[in-house]
Amino acid sequence: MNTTYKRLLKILKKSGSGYFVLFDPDNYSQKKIGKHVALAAENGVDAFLVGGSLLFYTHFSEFIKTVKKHTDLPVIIFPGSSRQISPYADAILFLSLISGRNSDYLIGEHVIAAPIIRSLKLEPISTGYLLVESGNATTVEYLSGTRPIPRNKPEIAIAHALAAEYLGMKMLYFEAGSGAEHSVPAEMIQAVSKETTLPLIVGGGIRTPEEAHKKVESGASFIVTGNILEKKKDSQIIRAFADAIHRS
Ligand code: 1GP
Repeated sequence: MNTTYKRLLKILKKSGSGYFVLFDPDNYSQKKIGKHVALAAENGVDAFLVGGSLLFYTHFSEFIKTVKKHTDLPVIIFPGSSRQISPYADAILFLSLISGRNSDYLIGEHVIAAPIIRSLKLEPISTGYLLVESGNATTVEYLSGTRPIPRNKPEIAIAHALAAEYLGMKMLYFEAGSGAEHSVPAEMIQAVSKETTLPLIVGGGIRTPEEAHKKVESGASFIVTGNILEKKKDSQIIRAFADAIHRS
């Protein structure tokens, strides 16, 4: 079966790395989202993530439907909670916040979400989600009530990554937090990528194509940007990120 997960692996096989653009429905108007999706798709983006840690927006499913209408690229839910599920997406990152010790985000929300995901026939992609210290406290840290991994402790990151792999998770998402002061350090990405076979998604506070390029060179498989495109909605910046990520 040609699952979304397999499509992601094919991207890695073909280009070595991939570029995800994150749309937080709280920060985009549903009327204009189609234009942004088309712009991103034309300029080298590989897939879309949709979700957010706060989500004041009430028409989540409609938002996904609109994104999906404007692209053939994978549209993947990046959920902040079990309320963010929609049958219109291609898949959902089934995230477990493994850097924290809050049981709600380790397994509790999952138990609520799992029967809904099954009944909607949505593809879950089991993903270990790790917060990394990034300067000021981030929204996801605050809301999850968890402490991030210290940025100068790659050995802690490696231990978590291995645990995720041995638990059978399929990907790892290293998160500095949306709008983070400092992105995930290259040294940590490098250390982790040497020790695990899982694809590494890296996001949070990545502001320049050069920074994205460095993450990929260090071993990141997929780079996520959100904020930067909310500020500058132009094709050039998207193309510059896509080229920097794919040139590695
Ligand atoms: C947040 O990793 C994503 O979950 C993207 O972060 O908005 O800082 O690009 P930015």
